[in-house]
Amino acid sequence: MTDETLRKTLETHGQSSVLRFWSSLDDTQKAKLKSQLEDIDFQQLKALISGQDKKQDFAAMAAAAQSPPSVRADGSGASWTLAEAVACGERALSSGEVGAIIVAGGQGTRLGFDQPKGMFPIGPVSNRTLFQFFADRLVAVGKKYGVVIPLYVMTSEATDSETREYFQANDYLGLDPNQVRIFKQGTMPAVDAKTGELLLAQPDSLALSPDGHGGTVRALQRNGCLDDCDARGVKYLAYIQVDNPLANLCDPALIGHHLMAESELTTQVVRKRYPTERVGNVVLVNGDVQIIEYSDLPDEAAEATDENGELKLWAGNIAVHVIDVDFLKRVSQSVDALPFHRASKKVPYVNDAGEWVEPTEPNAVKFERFIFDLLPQAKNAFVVESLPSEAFAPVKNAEGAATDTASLARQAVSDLYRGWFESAGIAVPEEVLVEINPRFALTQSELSAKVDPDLTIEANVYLDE
Ligand code: UD2
Repeated sequence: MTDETLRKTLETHGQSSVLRFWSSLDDTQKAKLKSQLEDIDFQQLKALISGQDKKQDFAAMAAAAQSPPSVRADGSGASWTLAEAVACGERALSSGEVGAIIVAGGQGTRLGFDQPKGMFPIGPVSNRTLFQFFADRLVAVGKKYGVVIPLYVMTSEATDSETREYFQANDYLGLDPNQVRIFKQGTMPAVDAKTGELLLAQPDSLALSPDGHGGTVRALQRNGCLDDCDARGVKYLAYIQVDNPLANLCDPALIGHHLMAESELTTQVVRKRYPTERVGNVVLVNGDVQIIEYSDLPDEAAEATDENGELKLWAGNIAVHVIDVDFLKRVSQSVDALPFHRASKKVPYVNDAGEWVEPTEPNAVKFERFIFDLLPQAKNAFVVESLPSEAFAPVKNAEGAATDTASLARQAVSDLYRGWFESAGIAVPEEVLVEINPRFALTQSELSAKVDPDLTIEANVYLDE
């Protein structure tokens, strides 16, 4: 694009002010700003700023919401048994048809940890990082089913280089380097909340932020990961967020339910622990499975109960999905497959006088896509309930918060394994923390088969390979 064309494009879309420092930039700086601007779909941005894309009435959706098609934790809701689902999932795993994807991008501001969240130490006894948790799991699952499970890790601008260095410096955490593909998600520009003008982070660069985990679809396709799946014969991707150490990555039961339901996108949920829990609400509206995000759900709707006095909107999204690769290929062809969500944020910027401003109130709008907005487009979208104690301990907030902190997550991990020990007939004193590496035992029955029932636990225990 010539400078003149760029100038005209910006003028047409009311964004000329972004070039206000142009004459003071050197050639390298000009090239940098220009390439960022060339990446923007101005037509789309204009529609977003003017709100033309806004269609969702969440209160109305919540009012019409019904329980989604689901298998409940007690096995009800499906015409097949759990054992059948597990056998089916195990067949897919053994045939090498399953890959894993961990989204580890974003900016991670809430936790107050200045490295990528995947590098956060979470093992209650071992101090293993979140990335190490999932790598150990993949090694164990791969070994059990006699396959190498490819791992796709999505990073963002903020987490990419440190994540790569971390994997390299730590021998790929026990995985084969050829098994791991790290790829970066895209960005979206932030705009001034009042004027809709693009904000500058520097005279030569835009204020950009990650495009949300919905960016996974485009990023997988752009970075050749979907082709890589084809080349390896991978038909299903087990998807998790990096922030949940209890996420059962590549769980045969979940994969099996997905296959038995002939679904293109299956979501694992937990029964919400309280009505306004900060999780998305998986619902059925007008025949489509979809998610109403906690931030969009009116309290009244969150608290509504059914005739049994149970929460009407019970299904909390824990962001663990199984997705068909063919489905991802199909939706990645369409630029508008996923809508954008707006978030009002404090975004530092360079003002007209060239001064750096750190706002104390939200001054900007950021745009993000969410992966779960694929649900309404998926054939036979399906929901599988699991127990929070077995599947969900998110690490979101800094210590001191009432929910979703690292210490609560560590306790949850230890509590899960305490239950495993107790089922194996081994008592664990109240104050003791226990942890099991999946490379030692992937399931409770593997632990029972391996561990001496006369074992006495008096201090913290970590069972490693
Ligand atoms: C997310 C879900 C919510 C619920 C909850 C469960 C959204 C919008 N909401 O809430 O429904 O399921 O998780 O834990 O997802 N990430 C990226 N790139 C991005 C943004 C996020 O990779 O651009 C990853 C990142 O690893 C992060 C995770 O997604 O840890 C979740 O993002 P979040 O913390 O912004 O989402 P949250 O907790 O509001």
